[in-house]
Amino acid sequence: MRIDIISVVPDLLASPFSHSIMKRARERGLLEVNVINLREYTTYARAQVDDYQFGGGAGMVMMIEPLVNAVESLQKETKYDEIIFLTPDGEQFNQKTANNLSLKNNLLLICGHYKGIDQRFRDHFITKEISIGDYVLSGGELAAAVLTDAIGRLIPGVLNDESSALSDSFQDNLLAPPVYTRPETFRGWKVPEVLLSGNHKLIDEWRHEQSIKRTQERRPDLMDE
Ligand code: 6GU
Repeated sequence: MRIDIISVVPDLLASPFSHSIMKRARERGLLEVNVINLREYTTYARAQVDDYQFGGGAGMVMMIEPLVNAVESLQKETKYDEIIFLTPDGEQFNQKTANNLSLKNNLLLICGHYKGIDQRFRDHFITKEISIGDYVLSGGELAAAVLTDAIGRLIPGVLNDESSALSDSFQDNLLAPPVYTRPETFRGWKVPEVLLSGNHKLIDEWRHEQSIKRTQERRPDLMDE
């Protein structure tokens, strides 16, 4: 899978995919992430990519021309399944969307900045608009990193334990159960006995019960779905 990300602050995306699971995915050739600097595609002086908004008002707007130059240049090499704009007014990202996007071959993510991007670019180039939650970030980069991580780890072969993505919180609308590791006792606090029993049927049942209990307590809204 290939994920290209267009940004005016490419440095922000230098590190998130260079560690841990994302690093492994790239090393195994399962995930390719390319960060593209929008300023390389502007024909305006001083690498300008934004301008005042028509009609007045505070805040700059990203111009359509550099964005179209960048996208059309990339499209010469790659046919994108989706061109996604990260924006607080997009549809809210969740595990289902991550699952769907992990089945695609090529994604192009566009990070907005300032007051937003020229609406004509959204109308004519964007195929999907995604928000990562009801709060405002100063740019789309951290959201693009969230998407790339959530999607990348679902690509078959990225996680060592194939079953572990399926047992994540949200995969079945249930939160994950509690987990424990050594030591068995710390300051008198004991690991639940059943986990030491070696009885996998009982352990699975206990974990499922715990998942349901946690979801009822913390996210009853998930159980309604
Ligand atoms: Cl995708 N972008 C920005 N700038 N803010 C956000 C967001 C995205 N999702 C939630 N807040």
